[in-house]
Amino acid sequence: MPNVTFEAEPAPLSVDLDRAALVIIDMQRDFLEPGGFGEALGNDVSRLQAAVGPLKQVLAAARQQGMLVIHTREGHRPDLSDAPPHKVERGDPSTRIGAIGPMGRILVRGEPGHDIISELYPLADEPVIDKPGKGAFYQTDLELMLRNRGIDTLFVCGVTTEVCVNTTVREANDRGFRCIVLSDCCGSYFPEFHAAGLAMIKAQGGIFGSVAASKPVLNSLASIRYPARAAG
Ligand code: C5J
Repeated sequence: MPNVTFEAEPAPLSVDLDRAALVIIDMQRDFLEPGGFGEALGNDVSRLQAAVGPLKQVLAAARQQGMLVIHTREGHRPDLSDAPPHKVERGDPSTRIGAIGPMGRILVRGEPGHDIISELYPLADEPVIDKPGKGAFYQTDLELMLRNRGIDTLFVCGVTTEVCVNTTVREANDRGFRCIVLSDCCGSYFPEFHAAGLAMIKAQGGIFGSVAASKPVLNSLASIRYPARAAG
């Protein structure tokens, strides 16, 4: 596959698509839909919806280019044995991790709320990483999967910008992966945290990575021309 070049901050980028993956963080019903973990914590979940449309377009473009697409889900085993007690004990007992809500047990694997929203549902051949923490590298085989495929660059999208997206980008950066966070494909319950989360990534010459809007990346992907195959 050819390289794509696009505007990004702090500087324009050129990316070898053969070595790039799209990593979609936690676009789960529990975070995006009423009745899930996000709402249980008192958040206005409609704030995350803005990221869905642009992310859908990026996902379609990545699939069309044959780029590796990886989805993550935050959640725990039904017996909560992989959930730190301090994480479980936070908040009102009726809305904690493991409590029964309108979409099943909150943030528990296998429950309807733990699943990815229908608009961005993974294809059968797209890896889904189940993670017990905020970062997608913590206690998962994500790094192994990326290294086995020779991936060195991650387009990172998802929710929430300042929590699981930021934690994953920091983990990836320390492991030597270049991260490009697509700003309009990420979302937060707090607009100011979204802005700060992106600012922290691209500050100081891109201390954790780069930030780009989806449009220039989509335009660059759409401009790829493959050489015509010889007849016969
Ligand atoms: C949170 C996440 N916010 N996926 N998880 O608890 O960002």
